[in-house]
Amino acid sequence: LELESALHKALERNEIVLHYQPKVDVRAARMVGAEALMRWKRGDKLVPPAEFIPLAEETGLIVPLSEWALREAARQAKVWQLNFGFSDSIAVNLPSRLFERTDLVEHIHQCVSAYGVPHRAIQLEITENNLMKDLQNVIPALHRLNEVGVEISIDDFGTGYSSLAYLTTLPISEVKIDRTFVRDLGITPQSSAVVTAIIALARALGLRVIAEGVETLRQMDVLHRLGCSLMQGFLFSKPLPPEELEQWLAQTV
Ligand code: G
Ligand code: G
Ligand code: NA
Ligand code: MN
Repeated sequence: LELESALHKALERNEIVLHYQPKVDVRAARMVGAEALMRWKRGDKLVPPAEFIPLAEETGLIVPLSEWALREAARQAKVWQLNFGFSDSIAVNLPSRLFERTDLVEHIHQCVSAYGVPHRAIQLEITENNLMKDLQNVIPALHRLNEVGVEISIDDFGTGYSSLAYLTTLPISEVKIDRTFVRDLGITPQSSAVVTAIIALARALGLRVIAEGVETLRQMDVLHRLGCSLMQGFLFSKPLPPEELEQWLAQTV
């Protein structure tokens, strides 16, 4: 309860910040975007999202937090555009709760308009399970987002229970291979079988595929050999505060 009321005040006290993890194209040897990940600065401690996102979801605080994250990502995209010529997307994680809101598209429109960045500056990540949990609300929102140019990425792909029939009809741009499969690449034959299948599925459906949780050169090599050149993970960079992402941004101009 103490944590809950502190989290309530965290937003207005500017204690919530976004860190950014590069998405890398290893073939082109460049950053192709970044994922925004929330952090809570409490005093000199950095509270990890695992400790407050579940609470935020229970209490509904995830809605204002996510709305803030969308606005902050748009602001950051503008700053990087001005300073580094950044023209890629920043991916924001959204729980399905946000897709229930009929004004999600309007909110995103306001965020990008306020800072004068194109809609494609914001990309949305939704987990496979969240996507499928609430298709009735999610599908119309996905179509409206797609129409204005906001790309959707399916997070933690392969761990959920998505219907392939739905996948072919949803306006999705990218699937993220879940880190549990990446972790076991080169260790268990099952993992490379699953990764091979996801890559083939993505290719057949015209979707980009990116692997998350890449920690070793071996995993990178296997992924590259299997035809996946977009990657994210500690091998390249952990999530960084914005000023530390600038070493990556400087390379992309
Ligand atoms: O950043 P990583 O450290 O530790 O994040 C842990 C978990 O918290 C991940 O499942 C991640 O998707 C989630 N998370 C991080 N930032 C956000 C956010 O801004 N919104 C939501 N909904 N989840 C987030
Ligand atoms: O899929 P999700 O949005 O939950 O992913 C974000 C989480 O993944 C964050 O907690 C981030 O710190 C973590 N993460 C990013 N790269 C790696 C990695 O290479 N290995 C592991 N174990 N976690 C990672
Ligand atoms: Na994510
Ligand atoms: Mn994920």
